[in-house]
Amino acid sequence: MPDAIYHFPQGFLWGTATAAHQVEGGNTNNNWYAWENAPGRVFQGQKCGLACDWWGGRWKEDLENAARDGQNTHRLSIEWSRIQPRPDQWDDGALEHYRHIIRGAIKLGLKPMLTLHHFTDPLWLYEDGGWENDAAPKYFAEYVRKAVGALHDLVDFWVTINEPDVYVTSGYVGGDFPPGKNDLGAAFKVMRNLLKGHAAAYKIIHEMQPDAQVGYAKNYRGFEAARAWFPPDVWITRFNNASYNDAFSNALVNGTLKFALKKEFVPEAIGTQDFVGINYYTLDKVAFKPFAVKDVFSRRFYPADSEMSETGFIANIPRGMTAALKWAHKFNLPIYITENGVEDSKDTLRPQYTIQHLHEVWRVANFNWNVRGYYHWSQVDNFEWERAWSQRFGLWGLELETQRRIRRPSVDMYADICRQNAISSDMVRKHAPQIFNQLFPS
Ligand code: IFM
Repeated sequence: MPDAIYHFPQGFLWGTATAAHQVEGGNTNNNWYAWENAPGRVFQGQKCGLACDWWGGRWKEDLENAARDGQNTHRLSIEWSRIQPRPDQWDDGALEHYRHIIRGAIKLGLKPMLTLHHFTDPLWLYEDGGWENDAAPKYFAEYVRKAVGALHDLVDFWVTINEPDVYVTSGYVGGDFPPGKNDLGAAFKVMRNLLKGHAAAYKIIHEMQPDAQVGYAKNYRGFEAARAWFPPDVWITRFNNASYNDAFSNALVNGTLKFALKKEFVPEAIGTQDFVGINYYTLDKVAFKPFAVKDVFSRRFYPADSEMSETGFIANIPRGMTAALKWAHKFNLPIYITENGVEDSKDTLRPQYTIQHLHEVWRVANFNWNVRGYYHWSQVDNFEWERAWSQRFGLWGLELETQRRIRRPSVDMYADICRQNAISSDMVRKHAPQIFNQLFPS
Protein backbone atom coordinates (compact mmCIF):
# COMPACT_ATOMS: atom_id res chain seq x y z
CA MET A 1 0.00 0.00 0.00
CA PRO A 2 1.60 3.36 -1.02
CA ASP A 3 1.80 6.13 1.60
CA ALA A 4 0.10 8.62 -0.68
CA ILE A 5 -1.64 8.64 -4.02
CA TYR A 6 -2.79 11.36 -6.39
CA HIS A 7 -5.84 10.05 -8.27
CA PHE A 8 -6.97 11.37 -11.63
CA PRO A 9 -10.69 11.70 -12.44
CA GLN A 10 -12.57 8.56 -13.44
CA GLY A 11 -12.60 7.96 -17.18
CA PHE A 12 -9.44 10.03 -17.73
CA LEU A 13 -7.91 9.38 -21.16
CA TRP A 14 -4.29 8.24 -21.17
CA GLY A 15 -2.42 8.01 -24.44
CA THR A 16 0.46 8.97 -26.62
CA ALA A 17 0.44 11.16 -29.73
CA THR A 18 2.05 10.68 -33.14
CA ALA A 19 1.80 12.38 -36.54
CA ALA A 20 1.62 10.77 -39.96
CA HIS A 21 4.76 12.19 -41.57
CA GLN A 22 6.80 11.60 -38.44
CA VAL A 23 6.02 7.89 -38.15
CA GLU A 24 4.75 6.56 -41.49
CA GLY A 25 7.76 6.82 -43.80
CA GLY A 26 7.99 6.43 -47.54
CA ASN A 27 5.99 9.47 -48.65
CA THR A 28 7.50 11.51 -51.48
CA ASN A 29 4.44 13.61 -52.21
CA ASN A 30 4.38 16.36 -49.58
CA ASN A 31 6.19 19.63 -48.86
CA TRP A 32 8.36 18.06 -46.14
CA TYR A 33 9.78 15.55 -48.59
CA ALA A 34 10.73 18.48 -50.85
CA TRP A 35 12.15 20.39 -47.88
CA GLU A 36 14.30 17.47 -46.71
CA ASN A 37 15.71 17.10 -50.18
CA ALA A 38 16.66 20.76 -50.52
CA PRO A 39 20.22 21.38 -49.28
CA GLY A 40 20.76 22.82 -45.81
CA ARG A 41 17.19 22.59 -44.56
CA VAL A 42 17.26 19.61 -42.21
CA PHE A 43 19.82 18.72 -39.53
CA GLN A 44 22.90 17.17 -41.18
CA GLY A 45 20.87 16.47 -44.32
CA GLN A 46 19.07 13.62 -42.53
CA LYS A 47 15.94 12.16 -44.10
CA CYS A 48 12.59 10.98 -42.84
CA GLY A 49 13.06 7.82 -44.92
CA LEU A 50 11.10 4.89 -43.53
CA ALA A 51 10.51 6.81 -40.27
CA CYS A 52 8.94 4.23 -37.90
CA ASP A 53 7.57 2.31 -40.87
CA TRP A 54 3.93 2.67 -39.85
CA TRP A 55 2.88 2.67 -43.49
CA GLY A 56 4.65 -0.67 -43.82
CA GLY A 57 2.71 -2.09 -40.86
CA ARG A 58 4.79 -1.37 -37.75
CA TRP A 59 1.98 0.80 -36.30
CA LYS A 60 0.77 -2.51 -34.94
CA GLU A 61 3.78 -3.15 -32.74
CA ASP A 62 3.70 0.42 -31.36
CA LEU A 63 -0.04 0.44 -30.68
CA GLU A 64 0.11 -3.04 -29.14
CA ASN A 65 2.83 -1.76 -26.81
CA ALA A 66 0.71 1.29 -25.98
CA ALA A 67 -2.37 -0.79 -25.18
CA ARG A 68 -0.48 -3.41 -23.19
CA ASP A 69 1.05 -0.61 -21.13
CA GLY A 70 -2.28 0.68 -19.93
CA GLN A 71 -3.08 3.40 -22.47
CA ASN A 72 -6.71 3.75 -23.55
CA THR A 73 -6.43 6.26 -26.41
CA HIS A 74 -4.05 7.24 -29.19
CA ARG A 75 -3.75 10.53 -31.07
CA LEU A 76 -2.62 9.95 -34.67
CA SER A 77 -2.91 11.90 -37.90
CA ILE A 78 -3.74 11.17 -41.50
CA GLU A 79 -1.74 12.48 -44.43
CA TRP A 80 -3.58 14.70 -46.90
CA SER A 81 -1.06 14.03 -49.69
CA ARG A 82 -1.76 10.30 -49.55
CA ILE A 83 -5.53 10.75 -49.65
CA GLN A 84 -5.48 13.42 -52.37
CA PRO A 85 -2.23 12.86 -54.27
CA ARG A 86 -3.29 15.34 -56.98
CA PRO A 87 -5.99 17.99 -56.98
CA ASP A 88 -8.21 15.87 -59.20
CA GLN A 89 -7.42 12.49 -57.70
CA TRP A 90 -8.51 10.67 -54.53
CA ASP A 91 -6.81 7.53 -53.30
CA ASP A 92 -9.44 5.28 -51.75
CA GLY A 93 -6.75 2.68 -51.09
CA ALA A 94 -4.99 5.12 -48.74
CA LEU A 95 -8.26 5.75 -46.91
CA GLU A 96 -8.81 2.01 -46.61
CA HIS A 97 -5.30 1.67 -45.18
CA TYR A 98 -6.13 4.30 -42.54
CA ARG A 99 -9.38 2.46 -41.77
CA HIS A 100 -7.29 -0.66 -41.18
CA ILE A 101 -4.96 1.16 -38.75
CA ILE A 102 -7.81 2.88 -36.90
CA ARG A 103 -9.79 -0.37 -36.64
CA GLY A 104 -6.62 -1.95 -35.24
CA ALA A 105 -6.33 0.80 -32.62
CA ILE A 106 -9.97 0.42 -31.58
CA LYS A 107 -9.61 -3.35 -31.34
CA LEU A 108 -6.71 -2.82 -28.96
CA GLY A 109 -8.91 -0.61 -26.77
CA LEU A 110 -7.36 2.69 -27.93
CA LYS A 111 -9.91 5.41 -28.63
CA PRO A 112 -8.63 7.26 -31.71
CA MET A 113 -8.21 11.03 -31.64
CA LEU A 114 -7.59 11.90 -35.28
CA THR A 115 -5.68 14.94 -36.53
CA LEU A 116 -6.51 16.05 -40.06
CA HIS A 117 -3.56 18.36 -40.66
CA HIS A 118 -0.22 18.01 -38.87
CA PHE A 119 2.29 20.37 -40.57
CA THR A 120 2.44 18.68 -44.00
CA ASP A 121 0.76 19.78 -47.25
CA PRO A 122 0.44 17.92 -50.54
CA LEU A 123 3.13 18.97 -53.03
CA TRP A 124 0.48 20.18 -55.48
CA LEU A 125 -0.81 22.68 -52.90
CA TYR A 126 2.70 23.68 -51.82
CA GLU A 127 3.60 24.42 -55.44
CA ASP A 128 0.41 26.45 -55.80
CA GLY A 129 1.25 28.83 -52.91
CA GLY A 130 0.33 26.57 -49.98
CA TRP A 131 -1.87 28.26 -47.39
CA GLU A 132 -0.97 31.70 -48.79
CA ASN A 133 -3.29 30.75 -51.62
CA ASP A 134 -6.78 31.95 -50.68
CA ALA A 135 -8.20 28.77 -52.22
CA ALA A 136 -6.41 26.62 -49.58
CA PRO A 137 -9.32 26.60 -47.07
CA LYS A 138 -11.64 25.38 -49.84
CA TYR A 139 -9.18 22.63 -50.88
CA PHE A 140 -8.79 21.64 -47.23
CA ALA A 141 -12.57 21.51 -46.80
CA GLU A 142 -12.85 19.15 -49.79
CA TYR A 143 -10.21 16.87 -48.31
CA VAL A 144 -11.88 16.96 -44.90
CA ARG A 145 -15.26 16.06 -46.43
CA LYS A 146 -13.69 13.10 -48.20
CA ALA A 147 -11.65 11.88 -45.21
CA VAL A 148 -14.35 12.35 -42.58
CA GLY A 149 -16.90 10.78 -44.92
CA ALA A 150 -14.72 7.68 -45.07
CA LEU A 151 -13.81 7.49 -41.38
CA HIS A 152 -16.72 8.83 -39.36
CA ASP A 153 -18.06 5.41 -38.45
CA LEU A 154 -14.76 4.81 -36.61
CA VAL A 155 -13.78 8.23 -35.24
CA ASP A 156 -15.74 10.90 -33.37
CA PHE A 157 -12.84 12.78 -31.78
CA TRP A 158 -11.07 15.18 -34.14
CA VAL A 159 -8.22 17.65 -34.17
CA THR A 160 -8.57 19.83 -37.27
CA ILE A 161 -5.13 21.43 -37.36
CA ASN A 162 -2.06 20.80 -35.25
CA GLU A 163 -0.28 23.91 -33.94
CA PRO A 164 -1.24 26.54 -36.53
CA ASP A 165 0.94 28.92 -34.47
CA VAL A 166 4.07 26.77 -35.01
CA TYR A 167 3.19 26.15 -38.66
CA VAL A 168 2.99 29.92 -39.26
CA THR A 169 5.87 31.16 -37.11
CA SER A 170 8.28 28.43 -38.25
CA GLY A 171 7.32 28.60 -41.93
CA TYR A 172 6.70 32.33 -42.41
CA VAL A 173 8.63 34.13 -39.64
CA GLY A 174 11.54 31.96 -38.43
CA GLY A 175 12.02 30.12 -41.72
CA ASP A 176 12.84 26.66 -40.30
CA PHE A 177 9.79 25.01 -41.87
CA PRO A 178 8.80 25.13 -45.52
CA PRO A 179 8.53 27.50 -47.31
CA GLY A 180 11.28 29.13 -45.19
CA LYS A 181 9.99 32.69 -45.41
CA ASN A 182 10.39 35.72 -43.21
CA ASP A 183 7.35 37.75 -44.19
CA LEU A 184 4.81 39.04 -41.67
CA GLY A 185 2.27 39.80 -44.39
CA ALA A 186 2.36 36.20 -45.59
CA ALA A 187 2.29 34.97 -41.98
CA PHE A 188 -0.97 36.82 -41.37
CA LYS A 189 -2.53 35.51 -44.56
CA VAL A 190 -1.59 31.92 -43.73
CA MET A 191 -2.92 32.21 -40.18
CA ARG A 192 -6.20 33.62 -41.50
CA ASN A 193 -6.53 30.86 -44.09
CA LEU A 194 -5.77 28.17 -41.51
CA LEU A 195 -8.49 29.71 -39.34
CA LYS A 196 -10.92 29.53 -42.24
CA GLY A 197 -9.85 25.94 -42.96
CA HIS A 198 -10.40 25.01 -39.31
CA ALA A 199 -13.86 26.61 -39.26
CA ALA A 200 -14.87 24.83 -42.46
CA ALA A 201 -13.62 21.49 -41.09
CA TYR A 202 -15.52 22.00 -37.83
CA LYS A 203 -18.76 22.57 -39.74
CA ILE A 204 -18.28 19.65 -42.11
CA ILE A 205 -17.56 17.24 -39.25
CA HIS A 206 -20.63 18.41 -37.33
CA GLU A 207 -22.84 18.09 -40.41
CA MET A 208 -21.85 14.41 -40.60
CA GLN A 209 -21.55 13.80 -36.86
CA PRO A 210 -23.57 16.19 -34.70
CA ASP A 211 -22.12 14.67 -31.51
CA ALA A 212 -18.47 14.72 -32.56
CA GLN A 213 -15.85 16.40 -30.36
CA VAL A 214 -13.80 18.76 -32.52
CA GLY A 215 -10.92 21.04 -31.57
CA TYR A 216 -7.46 22.07 -32.65
CA ALA A 217 -4.10 21.47 -30.92
CA LYS A 218 -2.65 24.71 -29.57
CA ASN A 219 1.08 24.94 -28.96
CA TYR A 220 1.00 26.86 -25.69
CA ARG A 221 4.32 28.52 -24.96
CA GLY A 222 4.70 29.94 -21.46
CA PHE A 223 5.93 33.55 -21.33
CA GLU A 224 7.01 35.30 -18.12
CA ALA A 225 8.37 38.84 -17.83
CA ALA A 226 12.14 38.68 -17.24
CA ARG A 227 11.86 41.57 -14.76
CA ALA A 228 8.36 41.65 -13.31
CA TRP A 229 9.06 45.16 -11.92
CA PHE A 230 10.03 46.60 -15.32
CA PRO A 231 6.96 47.80 -17.30
CA PRO A 232 8.51 47.35 -20.80
CA ASP A 233 9.18 43.65 -20.01
CA VAL A 234 5.65 43.21 -18.70
CA TRP A 235 4.20 44.90 -21.77
CA ILE A 236 6.23 42.89 -24.30
CA THR A 237 5.38 39.66 -22.44
CA ARG A 238 1.69 40.50 -22.79
CA PHE A 239 2.27 41.20 -26.45
CA ASN A 240 3.94 37.79 -26.95
CA ASN A 241 1.04 36.11 -25.20
CA ALA A 242 -1.51 37.98 -27.27
CA SER A 243 0.10 37.26 -30.62
CA TYR A 244 1.36 33.73 -30.02
CA ASN A 245 -0.97 32.20 -27.46
CA ASP A 246 -4.23 34.08 -27.91
CA ALA A 247 -4.56 34.93 -31.60
CA PHE A 248 -6.10 31.78 -33.05
CA SER A 249 -8.07 30.75 -29.95
CA ASN A 250 -9.60 34.17 -29.35
CA ALA A 251 -10.77 34.21 -32.97
CA LEU A 252 -12.70 31.01 -32.21
CA VAL A 253 -14.61 32.97 -29.57
CA ASN A 254 -15.09 36.44 -31.10
CA GLY A 255 -14.23 35.93 -34.78
CA THR A 256 -11.48 38.56 -34.74
CA LEU A 257 -7.99 37.43 -35.71
CA LYS A 258 -5.35 39.79 -34.34
CA PHE A 259 -1.93 38.66 -35.45
CA ALA A 260 1.32 40.05 -36.89
CA LEU A 261 0.09 43.62 -36.27
CA LYS A 262 -3.00 43.05 -38.42
CA LYS A 263 -6.63 42.38 -37.68
CA GLU A 264 -9.46 40.74 -39.61
CA PHE A 265 -12.97 39.57 -38.79
CA VAL A 266 -13.57 35.92 -39.72
CA PRO A 267 -17.15 35.41 -38.51
CA GLU A 268 -17.39 31.75 -39.50
CA ALA A 269 -14.73 30.90 -36.88
CA ILE A 270 -16.99 31.85 -33.95
CA GLY A 271 -17.89 28.90 -31.72
CA THR A 272 -15.88 26.31 -33.66
CA GLN A 273 -14.30 24.32 -30.86
CA ASP A 274 -15.76 21.69 -28.54
CA PHE A 275 -12.60 21.23 -26.48
CA VAL A 276 -9.30 22.97 -25.91
CA GLY A 277 -6.28 20.94 -27.00
CA ILE A 278 -2.97 21.99 -25.44
CA ASN A 279 0.52 21.01 -26.52
CA TYR A 280 2.77 22.23 -23.71
CA TYR A 281 6.53 21.73 -23.59
CA THR A 282 8.30 24.73 -22.06
CA LEU A 283 8.34 28.38 -20.99
CA ASP A 284 10.39 31.49 -21.85
CA LYS A 285 11.41 34.55 -19.92
CA VAL A 286 10.83 37.66 -22.03
CA ALA A 287 12.75 40.94 -21.89
CA PHE A 288 12.05 44.09 -23.90
CA LYS A 289 14.67 44.53 -26.63
CA PRO A 290 14.65 47.99 -28.21
CA PHE A 291 15.18 48.24 -32.00
CA ALA A 292 14.77 44.45 -32.48
CA VAL A 293 11.91 44.72 -34.97
CA LYS A 294 12.51 41.23 -36.40
CA ASP A 295 12.27 39.68 -32.93
CA VAL A 296 9.13 41.70 -32.14
CA PHE A 297 11.15 43.74 -29.62
CA SER A 298 11.70 40.66 -27.47
CA ARG A 299 14.63 38.76 -26.09
CA ARG A 300 13.42 35.30 -25.09
CA PHE A 301 15.48 32.95 -22.97
CA TYR A 302 15.12 30.11 -20.52
CA PRO A 303 15.15 30.89 -16.80
CA ALA A 304 18.66 30.71 -15.35
CA ASP A 305 19.55 27.33 -13.82
CA SER A 306 16.76 25.51 -15.67
CA GLU A 307 17.10 21.79 -16.11
CA MET A 308 17.61 21.40 -19.84
CA SER A 309 16.74 18.63 -22.28
CA GLU A 310 19.48 16.77 -24.10
CA THR A 311 20.01 19.24 -26.96
CA GLY A 312 18.91 22.31 -25.01
CA PHE A 313 15.56 22.53 -26.79
CA ILE A 314 13.30 22.30 -23.75
CA ALA A 315 13.64 23.67 -20.22
CA ASN A 316 11.84 21.60 -17.61
CA ILE A 317 9.37 24.12 -16.18
CA PRO A 318 6.23 22.39 -14.93
CA ARG A 319 4.63 25.63 -13.71
CA GLY A 320 4.19 26.49 -17.42
CA MET A 321 1.77 23.55 -17.61
CA THR A 322 -0.30 25.20 -14.89
CA ALA A 323 -0.22 28.49 -16.82
CA ALA A 324 -1.35 26.64 -19.95
CA LEU A 325 -4.22 24.99 -18.06
CA LYS A 326 -5.23 28.31 -16.51
CA TRP A 327 -5.28 29.84 -19.98
CA ALA A 328 -7.37 26.93 -21.32
CA HIS A 329 -9.79 26.96 -18.36
CA LYS A 330 -11.15 30.38 -19.32
CA PHE A 331 -12.75 28.94 -22.48
CA ASN A 332 -15.05 26.88 -20.28
CA LEU A 333 -14.71 23.74 -22.39
CA PRO A 334 -13.23 20.29 -21.77
CA ILE A 335 -9.43 20.37 -21.89
CA TYR A 336 -7.10 17.70 -23.28
CA ILE A 337 -3.32 17.83 -23.10
CA THR A 338 -2.84 16.82 -26.72
CA GLU A 339 0.98 16.75 -26.38
CA ASN A 340 3.63 16.98 -23.67
CA GLY A 341 7.05 15.38 -23.49
CA VAL A 342 10.78 15.91 -23.76
CA GLU A 343 13.62 14.91 -26.08
CA ASP A 344 15.86 12.58 -24.11
CA SER A 345 17.59 9.63 -25.79
CA LYS A 346 19.13 8.51 -22.50
CA ASP A 347 15.87 8.80 -20.58
CA THR A 348 17.50 10.65 -17.71
CA LEU A 349 15.07 13.58 -17.54
CA ARG A 350 11.86 12.10 -19.03
CA PRO A 351 10.54 10.22 -15.95
CA GLN A 352 10.91 13.27 -13.73
CA TYR A 353 9.69 15.72 -16.40
CA THR A 354 6.58 13.63 -17.06
CA ILE A 355 5.67 13.10 -13.42
CA GLN A 356 6.19 16.78 -12.56
CA HIS A 357 4.00 17.92 -15.46
CA LEU A 358 1.33 15.36 -14.67
CA HIS A 359 1.35 16.48 -11.05
CA GLU A 360 0.35 19.96 -12.28
CA VAL A 361 -2.44 18.40 -14.36
CA TRP A 362 -3.62 16.41 -11.33
CA ARG A 363 -3.65 19.56 -9.20
CA VAL A 364 -6.06 21.45 -11.45
CA ALA A 365 -8.18 18.35 -12.12
CA ASN A 366 -8.72 18.21 -8.37
CA PHE A 367 -9.97 21.77 -8.38
CA ASN A 368 -12.60 20.34 -10.73
CA TRP A 369 -11.17 21.99 -13.81
CA ASN A 370 -12.41 20.06 -16.78
CA VAL A 371 -9.19 18.25 -17.82
CA ARG A 372 -10.10 14.97 -19.43
CA GLY A 373 -6.99 13.41 -20.90
CA TYR A 374 -3.25 13.47 -21.51
CA TYR A 375 -1.28 12.40 -24.60
CA HIS A 376 2.45 11.95 -24.10
CA TRP A 377 4.61 12.96 -27.05
CA SER A 378 5.51 10.39 -28.17
CA GLN A 379 5.07 6.61 -28.15
CA VAL A 380 8.29 5.98 -30.07
CA ASP A 381 11.16 8.16 -31.38
CA ASN A 382 10.14 9.69 -34.69
CA PHE A 383 11.22 12.17 -37.36
CA GLU A 384 11.51 15.51 -35.55
CA TRP A 385 11.08 17.92 -38.51
CA GLU A 386 14.07 20.19 -39.18
CA ARG A 387 15.88 18.60 -36.22
CA ALA A 388 15.33 15.20 -37.79
CA TRP A 389 16.74 12.30 -35.74
CA SER A 390 18.82 14.46 -33.39
CA GLN A 391 15.93 14.66 -30.92
CA ARG A 392 14.35 11.56 -29.41
CA PHE A 393 10.93 12.09 -27.91
CA GLY A 394 9.81 8.44 -27.59
CA LEU A 395 8.88 6.50 -24.50
CA TRP A 396 10.37 3.78 -26.70
CA GLY A 397 13.61 4.35 -28.55
CA LEU A 398 13.99 3.53 -32.22
CA GLU A 399 17.04 1.96 -33.82
CA LEU A 400 16.64 3.44 -37.29
CA GLU A 401 18.75 0.93 -39.21
CA THR A 402 16.85 -2.11 -37.94
CA GLN A 403 13.49 -0.59 -36.89
CA ARG A 404 14.02 -2.24 -33.50
CA ARG A 405 12.05 -0.64 -30.66
CA ILE A 406 14.09 -0.08 -27.51
CA ARG A 407 12.31 -0.13 -24.17
CA ARG A 408 13.26 2.92 -22.10
CA PRO A 409 12.63 3.03 -18.33
CA SER A 410 9.92 5.64 -19.00
CA VAL A 411 7.77 2.94 -20.57
CA ASP A 412 7.25 1.41 -17.11
CA MET A 413 6.86 4.79 -15.45
CA TYR A 414 4.06 5.83 -17.84
CA ALA A 415 2.45 2.36 -17.74
CA ASP A 416 2.24 2.51 -13.93
CA ILE A 417 0.50 5.89 -14.11
CA CYS A 418 -1.93 4.87 -16.87
CA ARG A 419 -2.85 1.56 -15.24
CA GLN A 420 -3.51 3.08 -11.85
CA ASN A 421 -4.97 6.35 -13.16
CA ALA A 422 -2.81 7.95 -10.50
CA ILE A 423 0.65 9.02 -9.39
CA SER A 424 1.59 7.21 -6.19
CA SER A 425 4.45 7.71 -3.75
CA ASP A 426 5.71 4.23 -4.64
CA MET A 427 5.88 5.14 -8.32
CA VAL A 428 7.80 8.33 -7.63
CA ARG A 429 10.20 6.51 -5.29
CA LYS A 430 10.81 3.97 -8.05
CA HIS A 431 10.95 6.12 -11.19
CA ALA A 432 12.05 9.59 -10.06
CA PRO A 433 13.31 9.43 -6.44
CA GLN A 434 15.06 12.80 -6.80
CA ILE A 435 11.67 14.60 -6.77
CA PHE A 436 10.08 12.51 -4.02
CA ASN A 437 10.28 15.20 -1.34
CA GLN A 438 9.02 17.85 -3.72
CA LEU A 439 5.95 15.79 -4.64
CA PHE A 440 5.26 14.30 -1.22
CA PRO A 441 6.55 16.81 1.36
CA SER A 442 6.57 15.32 4.83
O1 IFM B 1 7.25 16.61 -32.88
C1 IFM B 1 6.56 17.77 -32.60
C2 IFM B 1 5.12 17.65 -33.06
O2 IFM B 1 5.03 17.36 -34.41
C3 IFM B 1 4.38 18.94 -32.81
N1 IFM B 1 4.55 19.39 -31.45
C4 IFM B 1 5.88 19.41 -30.89
C5 IFM B 1 6.55 18.07 -31.11
C6 IFM B 1 7.96 18.06 -30.48
O3 IFM B 1 8.75 19.08 -31.00
